[in-house]
Amino acid sequence: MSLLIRGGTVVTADMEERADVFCDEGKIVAVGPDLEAPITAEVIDAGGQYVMPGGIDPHTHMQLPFMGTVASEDFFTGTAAAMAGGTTQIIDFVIPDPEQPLMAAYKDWRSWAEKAAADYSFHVAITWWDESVHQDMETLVMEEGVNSFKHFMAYKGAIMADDEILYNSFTRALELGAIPTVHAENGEMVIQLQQKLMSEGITGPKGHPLSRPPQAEGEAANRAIRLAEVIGTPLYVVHVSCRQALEEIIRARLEGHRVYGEVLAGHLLVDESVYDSQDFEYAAAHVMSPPFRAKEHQAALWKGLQSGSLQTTATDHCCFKADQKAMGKDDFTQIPNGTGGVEDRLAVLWHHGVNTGRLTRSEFVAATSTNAAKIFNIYPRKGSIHVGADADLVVWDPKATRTISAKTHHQNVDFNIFEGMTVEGTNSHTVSQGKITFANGDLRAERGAGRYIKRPRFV
Ligand code: URQ
Ligand code: ZN
Ligand code: ZN
Repeated sequence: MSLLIRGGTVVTADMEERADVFCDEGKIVAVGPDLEAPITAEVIDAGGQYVMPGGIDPHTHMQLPFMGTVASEDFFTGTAAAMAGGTTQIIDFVIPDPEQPLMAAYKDWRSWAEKAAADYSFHVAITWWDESVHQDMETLVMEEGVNSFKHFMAYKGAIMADDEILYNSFTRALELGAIPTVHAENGEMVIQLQQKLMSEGITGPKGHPLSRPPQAEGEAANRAIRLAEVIGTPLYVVHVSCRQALEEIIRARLEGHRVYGEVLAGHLLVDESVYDSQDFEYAAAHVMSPPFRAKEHQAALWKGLQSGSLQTTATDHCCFKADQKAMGKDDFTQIPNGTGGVEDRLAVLWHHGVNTGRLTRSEFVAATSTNAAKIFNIYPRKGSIHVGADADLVVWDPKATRTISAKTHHQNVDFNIFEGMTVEGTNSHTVSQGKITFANGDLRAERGAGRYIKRPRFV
């Protein structure tokens, strides 16, 4: 089945032009004005709309087993919701338990993801170390198309990577041509503060941000950056949430060190006041790490994104419903950490980024798709509108408005951190592998249609 997207303005990370896009066999076949198409082609009338590369969300956790439960969003519902909002690829995480063979965990996640409706890839977390991990990293890079390894510097007692693991793994990643990534929070500082707060009787969700100050993130970001610098490897810092961590990245980049920063749509738009709510359910729904911060940090993060100090946006989509969050009713350290957003990232960033003048349309494309494709080495197959690229596209109506709500979203979670936000600009159509998977509210996600996308090593 072929598809002609006619009459739109193509926007890429580099340029804009009035052009049609013709897709066939899942690939972009032609880009240009007034294209002819076979009579059998499906046609999208994109007049007055923008045609952009489909969003890439480099940070999701579909059906993650975590903190004694499993995230409510699975790979089918999560990728379907992603396409409802214009995102056509996710990069999720294989997170082995300590002592669990990497390849065993990898096989689990691959089997869970077979139901995905859109394309997906995996970062693999290094949560422990021995010779088998050293060896499995090579298998993952050379045979499975994994080119990024994640390190949680938080979550002591669970999946935390200490400095020895960081050093060994960063060194191995460099040898293999893979990029290390980090969740940068000082896990020891956090656990000490958690114990102190609990002993002082601060057991509610308010304890969560108090136990994870920006200093814990800034310290860890710097530590990871300096380890990477000494070892000689690039570094990707996920969910940069505060000025302290951003400043460490800016300093490193000014020194010529290849450090990339990712910012979540949530951290750009939601602040710490959510934890002041007396409603446990509301406050607990916002428990994620790093926590939502004071307003000064949102301003810093927007400047970081606008200035190019932060390169990608993501959601860290990791959903837990109210009954799961209630596991921490009497102890905030037991509230499963995570919030959603995979469906709304593009719309909230367009509304608060492009409509406000913070970002140009091309910068929006770079931040929601192209930069992630480049950093994780799948450009121009992904993140571009080049002939020969995968036909993953979003048709964007800048005049359409919608109000975000858990009552209407497609995400399998009973809460939305952007609840009630009205946005101007949203996708009228999403195209995945050359097929229309979302059209004017009609979601046509197909279970299992998503493909595992290998990401070549860096040579
Ligand atoms: O830390 C992460 O990125 C995972 C475990 C999702 N949860 C979260 O609070 N960010
Ligand atoms: Zn994290
Ligand atoms: Zn995460």
